[in-house]
Amino acid sequence: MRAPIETRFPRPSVMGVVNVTPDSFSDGGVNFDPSDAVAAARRMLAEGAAIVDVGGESTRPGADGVGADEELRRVVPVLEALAGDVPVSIDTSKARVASRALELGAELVNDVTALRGDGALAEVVAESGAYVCLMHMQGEPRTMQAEPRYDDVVSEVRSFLEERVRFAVDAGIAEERICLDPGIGFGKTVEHNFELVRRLGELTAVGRPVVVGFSRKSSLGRLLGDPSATTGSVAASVGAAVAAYQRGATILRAHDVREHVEALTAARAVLA
Ligand code: 9MG
Repeated sequence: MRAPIETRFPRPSVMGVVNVTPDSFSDGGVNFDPSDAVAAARRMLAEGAAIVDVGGESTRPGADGVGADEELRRVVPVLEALAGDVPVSIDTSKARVASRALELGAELVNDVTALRGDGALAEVVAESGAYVCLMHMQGEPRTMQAEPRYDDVVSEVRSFLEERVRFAVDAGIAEERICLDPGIGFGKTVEHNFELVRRLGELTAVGRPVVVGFSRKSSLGRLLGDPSATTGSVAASVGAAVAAYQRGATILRAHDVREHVEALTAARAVLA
């Protein structure tokens, strides 16, 4: 029986990003070789990550999906090498991939579709007792940045997340194992992303821990003056993570774990 997610991941916890993909914008290809991915995951743990998020399918804007066989081919060697040593989250929307990852010791399923992508995933999560992250996305990765539109981004994201919590609980997933994520950069403009963090209290009010992933995202590069940026700097990422923590985020998803852990440790001490 797992502890409630807020006990397992106290505020602030850092989730390290390990993309086993050839084509992510932020770290495209650096961990595509399984031995590089394993080394990166171990380094992140040593630097203070509470968990590492291993993914075999890019969700960057414009990305095409990959099939379950290819996703498994990418992540399974990494999960096998980390099993038992490093706490792992599996970044997938596919039931088959999640199921294999959970057999290999993953404890959290990070689903950017919030259980809308694969009708079998909710049951896999419910039966395993794993933690799950339900993320908001408008559209799908291939087209989501074309023209994101909201009347009020925060209330629409909040309503969506409330509905997905009800769906997950109805599917047998214990509410205490669910965390939520506004989906920074997933069908949102620069201003939508900043407004979501500015008004994060309206999302924490749903009653579940909130994950924020601003790390290296293009909104940060655009904020700093490059209108066609596809990534953001480490310093800007850390600044956004600290702001998100201050507004109530529990888990910060980040590529540069040491810098995030140091900054969040200082922020926590100052704000305590
Ligand atoms: C897979 N992935 C990429 N960005 C993400 C984010 O901001 N949150 C979560 N939960 N997953 C993400």
